[in-house]
Amino acid sequence: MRVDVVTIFGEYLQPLSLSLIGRARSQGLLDLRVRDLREHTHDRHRTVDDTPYGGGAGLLMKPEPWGEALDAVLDDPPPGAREEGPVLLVPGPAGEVFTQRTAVELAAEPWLVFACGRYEGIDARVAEHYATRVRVREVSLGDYVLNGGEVAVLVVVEAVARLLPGVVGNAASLTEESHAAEHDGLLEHPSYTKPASWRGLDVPPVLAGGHHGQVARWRRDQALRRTARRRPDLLARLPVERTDPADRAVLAEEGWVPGDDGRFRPTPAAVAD
Ligand code: JFH
Repeated sequence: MRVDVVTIFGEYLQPLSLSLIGRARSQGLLDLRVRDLREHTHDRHRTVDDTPYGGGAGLLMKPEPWGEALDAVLDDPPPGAREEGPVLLVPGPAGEVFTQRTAVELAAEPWLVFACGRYEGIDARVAEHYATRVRVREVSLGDYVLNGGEVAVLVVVEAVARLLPGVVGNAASLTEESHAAEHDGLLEHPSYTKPASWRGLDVPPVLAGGHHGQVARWRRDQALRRTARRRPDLLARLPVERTDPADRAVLAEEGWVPGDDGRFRPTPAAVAD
């Protein structure tokens, strides 16, 4: 897979030379190229920012350097490029939320281009213009504000690259994850390794008991309880038909009961009289 990143802070992407992603690059599985936006300015101060029309605090990135930089990237396609060109990813707090599904979709592409904004983002005409030439996706990591797109690129590249064949050694771990459907979209159960006792904390005895049925039941209970407590949004999507009576007993303890729509809903709160 070819990945081009346009940024004014190329040093931010240095972690992509480390560990599994770094090795994927040396092995030729990932061709990651970083381009300095300022190379596409023409004034003495290499200016990339300007004040917003309509007023307001903060600065925006000017469109002209972006046009030159992205045209240069698009003019140098990888050998395997599709007719429709790359997907252009523009990180921003107003983008669609990046999820594992997004990562799976992007891992099927031969070419990704990232445009990293700074200040309060990039003049909106840049995304509008390139949407007439390539597939543009504005992506957000979640509902908090970063200082620029570079950290989002680190996250997206790591999540996508580990899905590429040969990047993660243990093929079984990926298969297990993709069987997330098998886990009904619940959070994982907690996991333990040796020693059996550490700082007065014991590994739950059921896990060392050698009874595979009891281990599976305990893990399922833990996954259900954690999901109910930490991620009610995920639990609300669990089909009642995917649960057995033991699941429903655990969920009732956590305050979730089957609703008419085939989904779980929180037990109505008790109200004082
Ligand atoms: C980025 C930044 C916008 C103004 C909320 C209301 C007003 C600061 C480029 C992604 C996620 C980002 C992200 C990605 C790219 C850039 C900083 C943008 C505003 C903020 C202030 C510049 C931030 N998931 N969070 N943040 N910024 N907005």
